[in-house]
Amino acid sequence: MAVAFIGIGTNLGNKKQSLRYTLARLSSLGRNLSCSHVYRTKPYGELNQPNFLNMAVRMTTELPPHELLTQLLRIEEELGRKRTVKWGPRTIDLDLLFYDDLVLSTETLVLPHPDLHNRVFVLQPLMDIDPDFVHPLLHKTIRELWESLTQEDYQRQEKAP
Ligand code: PH2
Ligand code: MG
Ligand code: MG
Repeated sequence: MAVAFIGIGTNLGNKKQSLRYTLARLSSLGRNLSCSHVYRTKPYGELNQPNFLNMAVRMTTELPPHELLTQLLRIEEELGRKRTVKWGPRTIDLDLLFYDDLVLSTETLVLPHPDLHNRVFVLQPLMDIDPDFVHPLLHKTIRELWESLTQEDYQRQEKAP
């Protein structure tokens, strides 16, 4: 059994409905789900797109990492995700952030997610779930990474009502 952390983002269509659907589907892929709050966040990277809802989930799973990734992509497809521009708008984006303390880099999967330490929309939800989890490459806790963010980063998000 492994512990997986999944980052979830949506900025197209009925965002709350997509989150609900995703959580229901994730609970069929693992157990002991813990969910962060939902945050409304300004776009990062490609700025010219709608605001996001972001959250994160921690769960235990029997699925090996590539199998879990395949299932996450399947959920994205079920929600009608079309991949057009890199970092562009999406009905749902499911990113495998950590899988235990596995470090790996293959064509389809890089663990931990290579940019997570720069992203307030990932670290803030992870703070809700497991602030003491240690990043297996950077050897810092989620709390330490979150504390390294700037004021400007924090202002890019708020708790969704
Ligand atoms: N995802 C991206 C690019 N930019 N910005 C926000 N706020 N939230 C996201 O989930 C997000 C993003 C690429 O995956
Ligand atoms: Mg992403
Ligand atoms: Mg993705």
